[in-house]
Amino acid sequence: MTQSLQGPQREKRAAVINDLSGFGRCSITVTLPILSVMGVHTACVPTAVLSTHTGNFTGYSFRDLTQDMRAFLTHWQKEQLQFDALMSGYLGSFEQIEIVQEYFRAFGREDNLIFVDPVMGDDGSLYALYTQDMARGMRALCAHADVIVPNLTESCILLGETYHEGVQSEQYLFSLCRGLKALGARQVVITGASTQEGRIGAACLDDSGFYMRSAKWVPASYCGTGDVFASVLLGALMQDRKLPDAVQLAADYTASCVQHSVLAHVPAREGVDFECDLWTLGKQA
Ligand code: PXL
Repeated sequence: MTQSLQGPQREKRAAVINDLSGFGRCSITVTLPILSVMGVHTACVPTAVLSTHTGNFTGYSFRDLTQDMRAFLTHWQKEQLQFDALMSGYLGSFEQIEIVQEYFRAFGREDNLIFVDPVMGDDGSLYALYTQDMARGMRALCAHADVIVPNLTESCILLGETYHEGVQSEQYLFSLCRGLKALGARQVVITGASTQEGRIGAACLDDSGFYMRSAKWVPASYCGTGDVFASVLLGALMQDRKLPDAVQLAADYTASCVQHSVLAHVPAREGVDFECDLWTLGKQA
């Protein structure tokens, strides 16, 4: 039977393609609770299962699930499942990027949302296990997206530019956004962008033009903040909020998670404390 998505009060449904890191609060273990509390029925395609994420840990286990990704796709197509949004995150190989494109072809529609977080690196370097070759694949994936959310490092990798630390000019961020939009994405949101000391947020380019949204900068760096930002943003878009509002909510929520984590002395590698205020996301109109 076809899974109908009709009806005025029907629930929204997303498919999240990302890894499952057992410890360290990132990827699926962050996105699933956030989308759930925001009222989204969330299906998952695990790309790999790791004992921990790959930042600040060594000796982690890594089980590649490329073949399972194909099996999920075949079964879901047979079941004629439909989704209001497809979100991709951490991918373990070039082949997985190609499989994600197959998901987009199979489940993408005129009226649903393809959301790509081109997870590749942070603070100017690639994550462990990522290769330059995968950057090429990510570029192709971004071309199919309605929304992309690279951080500054990933934006530079995608565009082959040199990464610079510190505060950026609006002009520079606008040129990065324009370059990324030229890859084919409809809406570009560069995360971790700052044009002002003491503020951090996102540089955005959509049909209405270029704009920034920011929140208070808390001087600390935690794994998983990109996943928190992306998940809140997707949840808000699925609640039919407009992009500028949704980006503001994501920036404010992420900043508050970092603030809680600093106050609670959470070690950076344990991931940001996103649970503290989770309930507030459930109360958004
Ligand atoms: O949050 C980004 C991320 C996702 N998945 C894995 C990671 C990282 C960042 O280090 O290692 C496995």
